[in-house]
Amino acid sequence: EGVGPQEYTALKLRVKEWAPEAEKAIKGKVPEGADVFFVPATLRPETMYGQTCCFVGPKIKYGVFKVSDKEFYVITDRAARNMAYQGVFPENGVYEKVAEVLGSACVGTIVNAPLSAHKDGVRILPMESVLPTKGTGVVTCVPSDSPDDYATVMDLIKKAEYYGIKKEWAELEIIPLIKTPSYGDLTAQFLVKKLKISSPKDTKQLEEAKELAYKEGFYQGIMVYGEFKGDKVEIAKPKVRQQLLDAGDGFAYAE
Ligand code: A2H
Repeated sequence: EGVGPQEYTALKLRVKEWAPEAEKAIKGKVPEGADVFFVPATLRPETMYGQTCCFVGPKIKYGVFKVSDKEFYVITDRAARNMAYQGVFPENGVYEKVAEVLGSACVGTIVNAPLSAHKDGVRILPMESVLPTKGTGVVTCVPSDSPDDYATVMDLIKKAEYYGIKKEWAELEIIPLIKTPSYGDLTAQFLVKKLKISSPKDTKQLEEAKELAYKEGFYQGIMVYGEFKGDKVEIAKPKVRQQLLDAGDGFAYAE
C-alpha cells in the first residue's frame, strides 16, 4: 500500500488433519506421507506466539503447489507466481499446481502453527474480508494484536452455526503478547471496544483501529510473552523473524 515493496514473513502451518471436503480435493494428488502447509503472509512475526486459528477466504480458490516430493503449499495462484521468482520453488519462474481447493472446503482443517502457544494446533476458519489480491490469500489469526482478527473471531463465535463451524474452534485462549502505554496488553480488544466496532463489516473503524494498533505496537510496545519478553517490539520483531527463517518454519516473501 505504501511506496516500495512489502516485506512479509511467510509462515508454514503444517496440516495435521484435513477437513473431509478438502481431503477429497487433494486425494491422489499429493503423495502419501508428504507435508502440506497453509502459508499465511504476515507483517507481525513477533506476534506468532498468539496464533489462535488461520483464516482463508471461503470463496477464494487456492492451489496446492509442489515445492518438493515431500512439501506442498496451499496459497493463491497469484502468490505462487510471485514466489516462483523469489527462489521458493526449485526452478526459477516455474510453479506446479497439483490440486485446487476452495477456502470453504478447508474450514475445520487442523494445522500446526509455529511458535503458537496452542501446541495441539489451530483450525482453518473463514474470514470474508481476506483479499485474494494480497499476500498469499491466507491470514494467520492473532486476536490479541490485530483488530481485524479480533472482530472476526468474535463474529465467528457469535454466529458459529451460520458459519458452519464449531464454536470451540474459534474460542482458543487469547494470550497477551505486547503491552503498550495507551492500550494495555490486549490492544485489539481495547481498540475494538473503544471504537465501538461491532462486526468485521465496520471496515472504516477497523481501518482506523489497525493504524492505531500498528503504530503504538511498533513504537511503544514491549513484549510480555516469549523468548524476547521485556524487549521492545522494534528489537524483538527482526529476531523472531530470523528464528522462524532459521528453523525452516518460514521464508521471506515480498510483493
Ligand atoms: B498481519 P498490508 Cl497481529 N487479506 O499479520 C487481508 N489481510 C491480509 C491478507 C489478505 N490477503 N494477507 C495478509 N493480511 C493481513 C498479523 C497481524 C497483521 C497483526 C496485526 C496487524 C496485521 C496477524 N494477522 O496487519 O496491507 C496480515 O495480518 C495489519 C497491518 O500488506 C498482514 O499482517 O500492510 C497484513 O494484513 C498485511 O497488510
